[in-house]
Amino acid sequence: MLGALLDPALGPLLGPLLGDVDVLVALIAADHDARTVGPGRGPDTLAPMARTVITFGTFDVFHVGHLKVIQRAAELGDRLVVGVSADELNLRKKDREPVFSEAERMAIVAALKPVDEVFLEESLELKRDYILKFSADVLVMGDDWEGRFDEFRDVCEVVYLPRTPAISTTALIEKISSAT
Ligand code: C2G
Repeated sequence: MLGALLDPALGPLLGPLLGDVDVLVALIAADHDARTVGPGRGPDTLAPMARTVITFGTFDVFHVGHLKVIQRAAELGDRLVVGVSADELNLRKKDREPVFSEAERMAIVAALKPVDEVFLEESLELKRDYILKFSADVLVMGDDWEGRFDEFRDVCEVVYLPRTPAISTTALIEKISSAT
């Protein structure tokens, strides 16, 4: 890589070193890419054209369906922001207390590699505000929400991803309860 940029007369002198220098240049380039783009990086280190993805969920009794939607959401951009439903919102939405508290669910989601930022989703009605606040380019949800967020297409892309089959928090709670 570097050899091509150097005066050929220096070749015999630098030749034996170039292998190592090439490796060094490749490592610096890789580190630079990692700091400017890619999941797991904060907004202040992102390139100006970086795409922010936002997704929402309760993520109670965290399971592989949750993990997959988060991984696939992250692949659609450079920065992933996740809104975790407040306990209060979950109670209103599903008419039951979550198994894990909002603080525990936020801690679990925040610890995932593809996640850059987590915030508390306090109301379904605030979705537009959250999208604008985090400058999201893409809103991602599982396809159980198909069509429900199309109204936000004026401010961002809206993508519904297929749900992972045969797994849900409700089924897990039932399975665990019936096993005891
Ligand atoms: N999900 C999935 N596959 C499953 C289960 C869930 O892809 N087998 C996805 C859902 O489609 C959703 C995300 O995982 O996109 C989180 O799911 P829930 O925790 O059930 O979230 P929900 O209660 O639907 O909350 O503002 C919207 C709400 O906060 C969404």
